[in-house]
Amino acid sequence: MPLAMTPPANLTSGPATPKTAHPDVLKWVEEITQLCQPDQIHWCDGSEAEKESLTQQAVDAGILIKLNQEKLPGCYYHRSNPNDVARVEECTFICTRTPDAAGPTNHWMAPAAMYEKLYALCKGAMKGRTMYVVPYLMGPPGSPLTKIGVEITDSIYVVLSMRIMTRMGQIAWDQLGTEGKYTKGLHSMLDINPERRFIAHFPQDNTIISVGSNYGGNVLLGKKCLALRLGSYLGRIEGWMAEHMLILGVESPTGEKTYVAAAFPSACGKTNFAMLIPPKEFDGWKITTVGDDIAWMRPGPDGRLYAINPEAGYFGVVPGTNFTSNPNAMISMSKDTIYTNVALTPDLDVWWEGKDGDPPAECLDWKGNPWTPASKEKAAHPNSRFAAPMINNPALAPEANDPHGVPISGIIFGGRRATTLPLVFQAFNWIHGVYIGATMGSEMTAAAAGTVGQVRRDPMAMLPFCGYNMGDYFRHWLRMRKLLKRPPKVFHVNWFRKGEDGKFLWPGYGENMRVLKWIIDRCRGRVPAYETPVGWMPEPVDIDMVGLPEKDVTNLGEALSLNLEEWKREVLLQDELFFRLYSDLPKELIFQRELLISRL
Ligand code: GTP
Ligand code: SPV
Ligand code: MN
Repeated sequence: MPLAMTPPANLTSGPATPKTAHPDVLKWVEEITQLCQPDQIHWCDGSEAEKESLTQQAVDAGILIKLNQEKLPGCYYHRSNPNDVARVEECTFICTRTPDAAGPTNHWMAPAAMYEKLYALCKGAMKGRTMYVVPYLMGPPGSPLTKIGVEITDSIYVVLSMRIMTRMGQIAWDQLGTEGKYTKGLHSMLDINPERRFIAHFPQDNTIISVGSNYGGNVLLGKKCLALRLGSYLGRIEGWMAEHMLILGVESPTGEKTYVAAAFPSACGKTNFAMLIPPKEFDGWKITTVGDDIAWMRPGPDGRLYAINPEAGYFGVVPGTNFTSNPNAMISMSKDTIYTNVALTPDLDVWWEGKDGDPPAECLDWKGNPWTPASKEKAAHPNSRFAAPMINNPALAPEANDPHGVPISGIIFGGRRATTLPLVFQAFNWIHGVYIGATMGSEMTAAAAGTVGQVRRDPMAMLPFCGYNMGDYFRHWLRMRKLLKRPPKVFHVNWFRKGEDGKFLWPGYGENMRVLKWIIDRCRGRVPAYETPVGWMPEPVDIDMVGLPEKDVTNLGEALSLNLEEWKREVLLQDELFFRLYSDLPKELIFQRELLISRL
């Protein structure tokens, strides 16, 4: 049968003209057109004119509200359906051929059954709507690590957000050529019904289908779906790593540059850490942001691990962000930003819990209901987000566009833990580091639907994002060691330990520079550490506390303390995950556990 090389005749004028001659893209778009039956097709080119016209259409349709352009130039406001405000792990599936390949931590369905189910839901789903064909790059143009995706969507909000979050448009068609490989992504909002919400990944077909949602993590298919779930699957086959990690550069007063990557679970501080501004006592130290959420890493010719940020924007948590906690994020979202589910003030400004200044006397909350400071409900949803281009970030590292990536000297794991986990410790070696990452725990946050506050194991912050069997993922981490001559040093941090009064022991945010400096100095082998049962640790005097209030200095001892009884309970809690993964767990991790118990 000949390939369908052109779209149907009634769809060939204006924006319906394909922007690519890639035969497989044309064939697939034709197939999806027949299935979803849109009224119109729009092939995106990523141009400024396209952005303006789509934005105007979104405003006319009430999908976006134009914010106060004097205060927030180029900024728009969006409210999602109240039933659709976060990622839903319950509806997220890895459709490998066998359930074993997806592993016990993922939901699985056989590919044929899932395709049948989703194609039935998509049949005629775009009648009366426009279908957008969105080409995008994940990674800097020309990088050997960069991947190409094409997302078909019926959501104009998705198109405008993808334009911020990825390198979207003609640049991707050009890199694709007529023979390039790409990830297929199909998204339809359907009727935004949680009963018909599925985020399905077909690793063997390099395909994603997402229906029934219009919330970022479920529908911006380049991000969690491609860059992490399919990315991790491909990375295992191709010998690289796709990780839920920020990447930052540390510049010392002498101009020495060191790069670290850090994996913290969702809403546990990656964006904040990636944009950190050192305290004034750290004169001459500077942090630059390579990425705030995702790292793709592969061994370089010199035997070090090199990382790129596949994204081009930030999809960041808004509540709690202010000019004290994260000035660079505040500036990043001051223009050309889409806000979702924050509160809207009468003068078309935005507000959220934790913003600088007093709350507005009145506003509309994230659902559009009148809100005053006396209201019991929150004005902004706890998982309200901003989508801002990375170019807005005053601390953006120019290396974010370097196709070679940056050499990683340290990998930092961390979680949100009220007890047990000290402020910082260092793994004895790579294998021990893999164990520390694999046994990471964190209190759940609003970034995913579920029970906020409950501690769960979230290995390497990848529990919701690993596209295959978690046991094999650990094995891949162990195997990467053999491909590296100079592996990064591995650390664990906890900014969230609490004292008896229920308050955080560590001031956090910009002050995290003090811990980061110890980490950098350890990477460069120039500060001491002492051996504990859990790893190498600093003495309180090894952390530079100059300029901090007395209370923080006093609390440091407790923040760094080890309670061996708590640690014994911790090891038992880790078993919950190890039991689930038992048949696939690499023996190295079981040995590490035994060694830890014997040290305790
Ligand atoms: P995702 O985008 O969901 O992957 O999250 P993220 O890891 O980038 O989290 P983010 O930096 O947005 O932080 C989320 C929440 O953690 C915000 O409410 C912050 O205010 C809070 N937070 C970040 N850093 C710190 C810190 O050092 N100390 C304390 N106490 N809270 C912090
Ligand atoms: C996360 O939940 O880890 C995020 C936000 O970074 S989302 O893109 O919605 O997944
Ligand atoms: Mn994330």
